[in-house]
Amino acid sequence: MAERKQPLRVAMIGYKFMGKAHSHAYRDLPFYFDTEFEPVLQVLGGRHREAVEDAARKWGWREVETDWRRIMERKDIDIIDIVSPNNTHSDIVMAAAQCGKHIICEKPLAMDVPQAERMLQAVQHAGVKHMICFNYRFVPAVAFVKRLIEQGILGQLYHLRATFLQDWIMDPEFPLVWRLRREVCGSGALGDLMAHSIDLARYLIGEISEVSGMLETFIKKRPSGEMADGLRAQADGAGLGEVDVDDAAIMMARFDNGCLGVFEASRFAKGNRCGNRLEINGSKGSIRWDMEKMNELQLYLEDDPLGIQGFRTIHCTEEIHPYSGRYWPAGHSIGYEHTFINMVNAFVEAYSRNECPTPNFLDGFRCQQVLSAVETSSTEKRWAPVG
Ligand code: SOE
Repeated sequence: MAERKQPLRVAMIGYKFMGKAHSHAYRDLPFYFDTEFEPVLQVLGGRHREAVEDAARKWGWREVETDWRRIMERKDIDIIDIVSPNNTHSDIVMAAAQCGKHIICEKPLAMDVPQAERMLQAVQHAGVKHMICFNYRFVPAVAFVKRLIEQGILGQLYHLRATFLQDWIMDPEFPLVWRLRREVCGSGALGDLMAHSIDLARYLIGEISEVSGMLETFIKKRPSGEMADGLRAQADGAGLGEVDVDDAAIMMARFDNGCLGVFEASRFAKGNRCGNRLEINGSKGSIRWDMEKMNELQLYLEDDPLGIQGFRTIHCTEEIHPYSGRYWPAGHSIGYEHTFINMVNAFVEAYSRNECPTPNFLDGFRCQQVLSAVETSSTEKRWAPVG
């Protein structure tokens, strides 16, 4: 008989794309990881009863609640997981921290730096555990890049080239969904996509000290509408509205350790669906990673014999690679959803050691500082310091 695990009761606020990814991760965690605590999908929160009930039924949540404030006082909830739009994060975090709940929050953490700082102070003051969902840190190939860098395999780091390219809003008829409205999301490709690249850069290379940024909105007006599922949307016939966030963001960055970074995030890069890519060049070698082939790395090492030098492909599913043995035998690929399982595992493992997981709100706050510096630089047409 399997040993009974201790429950970690989760209430999740929001139930769209990220809600699906998180629900799946909670459900599948015990399948792959032998953790002391096991997430219980206790309450799913959302404003529209019918839709939230439907999601709860599909994904296995026990109860639903249409007013998230009612969840906070409940004694039978340990974790509040926030997957609702960006402008809701702060209120939910402040209330959850005050009620002593542990918090998992989607990115970007906040709408701006002062708000992110208040959220960070609130969780620190409350002494609760907190995590920000930069899920790409948990791609095994990315975790392996981190290991290679720490082992000095790439030598001294000179360059990072990071892109996050998508194309789902290129049709001018694609509606003005919440992800394109500043009052709801804070920024466009910058906070949605480049936030991930900035986090990977901080994780792999180190802190960014100054940036030069450029933001552009290609399509200035769109028909009113809202997100459906995944990255699809529906117009509601309520006329045209103004797009007040960036469609594309570019950043040049200087790192504290002397490394130089070039970043590009766009929702107007035809043919790129999830073009989250990295190239790092060091004194001894270079490495490339592409989320669309997430299990692979391209590695070039200068010590390879002359004549056979070149980028080799490594499939990061061997026993030596991070997360090996959790999923399938070598060569049997894993996918996007596993990044969330690994992330939830990091939370649960840290929780059982009574530690705060990483990445956490400090990482969310630091990322927010970089996002804000890009906006300052773009508006004022000058280099901007971070922080
Ligand atoms: C949409 O652009 C989106 O779902 C982002 O919100 C996610 O953070 C990214 O991982 C994939 O694309």
